[in-house]
Amino acid sequence: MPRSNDAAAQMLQEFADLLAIAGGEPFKVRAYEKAARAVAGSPTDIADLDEKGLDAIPSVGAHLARKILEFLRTGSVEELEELRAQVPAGVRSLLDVPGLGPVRAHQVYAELGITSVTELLDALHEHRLQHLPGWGERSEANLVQAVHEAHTGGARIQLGVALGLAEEILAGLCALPRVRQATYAGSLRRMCATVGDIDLLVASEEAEPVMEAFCTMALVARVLVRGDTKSSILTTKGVQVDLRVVEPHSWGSALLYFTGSKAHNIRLREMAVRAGQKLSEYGLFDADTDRLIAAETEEAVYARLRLPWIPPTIREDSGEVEAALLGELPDLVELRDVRGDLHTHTDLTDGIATLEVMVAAAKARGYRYYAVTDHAPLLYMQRMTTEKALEQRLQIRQLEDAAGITLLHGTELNIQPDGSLDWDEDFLAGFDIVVASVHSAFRQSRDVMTARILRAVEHPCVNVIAHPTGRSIARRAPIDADWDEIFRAAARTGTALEVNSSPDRLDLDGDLVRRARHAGAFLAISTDAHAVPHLDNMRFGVATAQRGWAGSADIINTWPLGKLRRFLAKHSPAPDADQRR
Ligand code: DGT
Ligand code: CA
Ligand code: CA
Ligand code: ZN
Repeated sequence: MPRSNDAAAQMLQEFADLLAIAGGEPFKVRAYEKAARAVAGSPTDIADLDEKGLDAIPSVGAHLARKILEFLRTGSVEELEELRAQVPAGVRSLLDVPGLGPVRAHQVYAELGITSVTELLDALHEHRLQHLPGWGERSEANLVQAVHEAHTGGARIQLGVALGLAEEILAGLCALPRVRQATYAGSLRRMCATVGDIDLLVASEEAEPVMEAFCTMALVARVLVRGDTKSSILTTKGVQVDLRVVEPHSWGSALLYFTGSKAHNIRLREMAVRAGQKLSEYGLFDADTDRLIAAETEEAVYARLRLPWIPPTIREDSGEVEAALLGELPDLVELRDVRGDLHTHTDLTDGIATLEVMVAAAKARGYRYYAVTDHAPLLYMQRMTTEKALEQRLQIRQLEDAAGITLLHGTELNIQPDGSLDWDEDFLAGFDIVVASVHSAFRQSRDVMTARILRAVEHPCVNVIAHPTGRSIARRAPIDADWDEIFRAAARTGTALEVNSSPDRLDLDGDLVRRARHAGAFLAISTDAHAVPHLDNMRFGVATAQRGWAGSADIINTWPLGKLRRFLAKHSPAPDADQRR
């Protein structure tokens, strides 16, 4: 994303926050928030735009276009400066406290003079909030509960959020003198869909300066533990981050230990004990003599346990140790194996970017092929029509030669409550790829839901079932269906199951990926991108497929184009089982 877009989006978001705290109209606050998202997601560098060009960005009207222009020309916005003068800087961070809306953020500031998260936590601790007008013991307790849950894993953190935060902190730590290595460990390194807290590991001969830098970062709301080699902090958003600093020579054993999972570690320790050894975060030792056997790298520790290195995404004690002992670890799919994205949107429906911009971004990522799968007519809000779809197909064909990438014209159908789909078979046959998904009636009974999805799987034109369980990690439980039956039908009919890479979905998840593979079904790892930056979510989808032990042979969008096209033709016999591995 261009930097001026980032800066302008940040400006608009600050505007929204300050307006909210200052008691501005909710619709106005929302308008600024929407504009912030639109500018952040806009693939055009807004530095090059005039007022008309800015106005043309969805969700940015003439009024906000002028504000952005003022910001781009002068580096500030007068009205925003006035708001800033009204609201102290720390008060804005109160909006990040879960359970405290803008109205109450304004109240605790105006009534109690609270201007930071730390002061708020102190006031909670001293029970000073319950005496405010409109509060009481109950609302104070609710806030304590909300803060506590956010801070203790009651609410787990989305993988994408956690990784972004970890990378930001690590960039700061890596810049310190005498830091040899720095990385994230724990459930984040194993790429679990959500993480309870973030575990960071640094190798350095000198821990103190690292601890000092860590505990004084701008995003720290509270230091929970400050030790010589271990510290824990809470960020202003309520995320706990643990940091250990280890001696460089025990980097491998420490990384192995703090990556976990705990169950995987226990298996390794048992193996060590049986071989007359001891395994800890400090190294692998001879149990009798305490002589150090290995510690410097993970590979060395695994090797002395007579094991090959096991990828972090499968360290869950779900058969990986047994497989490693037999020399049968899966050859996991890697990001570099992915040759194209098979589920993406443009601004013809609810995407933000144009077809040209999305295609150029796909090409820039080195993809060989790229499918455009805008929504179909039955998702009424998107206003898709047969004419628009055909026009897009024409556009794609014209774009293709110059684009230097194979473009697949597709669509994302809506699996209706009875399993029927948008458009008839004749029309659907005209698409290069057809993705189908459930967008409504999520609460049907298991039998009805299973029959509904089976009908889509068995449709001769449907190639991929997208985000199959419909789960939203923060907001919606997965639908209930007989997945094994669906996977068997998918294998039989040559229909792939999607691993949706959006960190809000990660759907199928690792466990279901594994079951799908056992049933003989193929998978597609797709981003469902609605904007250019979403294309980079592919790495989360790949990690999720890895958690399901998938190799590139299982993933149709790692295949060469010819093989992919044969699969998409669906009527031809499915690829041989022994072609897979
Ligand atoms: P989370 O944070 O709940 O998403 O999950 P993890 O796996 O990141 O767990 P966490 O943060 O409690 O600990 C990080 C790693 O440290 C964990 O994966 C394995 C290791 N570890 C922590 N406690 C123990 C323990 O009691 N025994 C062993 N063997 N390893 C532990
Ligand atoms: Ca953790
Ligand atoms: Ca931890
Ligand atoms: Zn989609």
